[in-house]
Amino acid sequence: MTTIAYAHPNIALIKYWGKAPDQGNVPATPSLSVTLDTLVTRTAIETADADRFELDGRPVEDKKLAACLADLRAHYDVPPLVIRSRNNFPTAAGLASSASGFAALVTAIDGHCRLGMDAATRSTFARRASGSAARSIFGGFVALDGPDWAARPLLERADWPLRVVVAVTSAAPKAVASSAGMRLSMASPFYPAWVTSTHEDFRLAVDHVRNRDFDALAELAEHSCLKMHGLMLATRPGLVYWNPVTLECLHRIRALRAAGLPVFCTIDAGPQVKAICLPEAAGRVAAELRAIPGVIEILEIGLGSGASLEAP
Ligand code: 2P0
Repeated sequence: MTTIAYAHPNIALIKYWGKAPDQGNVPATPSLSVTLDTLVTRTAIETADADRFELDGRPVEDKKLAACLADLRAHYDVPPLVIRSRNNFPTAAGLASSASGFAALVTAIDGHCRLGMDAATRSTFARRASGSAARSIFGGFVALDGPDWAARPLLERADWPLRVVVAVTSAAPKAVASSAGMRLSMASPFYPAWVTSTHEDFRLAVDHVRNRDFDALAELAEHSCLKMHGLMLATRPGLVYWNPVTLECLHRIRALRAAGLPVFCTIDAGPQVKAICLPEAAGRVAAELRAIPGVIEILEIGLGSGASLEAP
């Protein structure tokens, strides 16, 4: 019997970067995200004689995946599994493949082994594997904060159907993985200010989402992104995830907003640029970003649903 689960990546508008000293991959900062549609991880699970993991058709060893399985087995009866995972987008290039990957994995194992988890429990196991994965359990607008550090839905996607225009500027894997980068950033002199101020940013952003206040969210989300990259730059060695095209896209998006278009920019631990906009602006934003030399591909994406099992 094969069990199949799907999950989408999410894009943080208030960023998570840094870990609490506690065990279990607890974020140092709350975060707020939108779950995407179109981009998807599909994970198929079968019971087997020994664990085996394939990503995009190739056998791989993955420490985080092995740790996630061990964590589940410390709490539940989970037999050896063959896990086949596929992404319809580049892995490890700043498009949040670990988020959709672990959300799909935990959802698939829960379904396959009939573990009976609720969504908050799946979110907690996904978070312990990869912080951002906690948020991909849910669709629409999602919050991840303490004290329990299970994500929770804030607003359904249909209640504020923003669009996300992704400018892909490189298909190469990122130079420094997020976990390693976060650990380095925690020694930066900027780190305490980052953590303290992000708690306040998060509280305000929750209100802006509930009020559907695009202008206020735009200003705050862009600030959270640039503040995180400021921290990354002020890490030793400096973490520079951008390339020249990334910066061109950022300037273009800010110029469009200055000219009155409802759009703002966010960038994660990679060179891709995500322009978040009201639906009526998406076509113009996509055309403007497509015209920038060096932009490899433009993806125009809506907001998506939470992780789910394929109906048997
Ligand atoms: C985020 N990122 O909030 C931030 C913004 C990247 C930049 O969460 O170490 O792969 O596995 O918990 O979730 C990427 O980090 O890190 C991330 P781990 P994860 O989306």
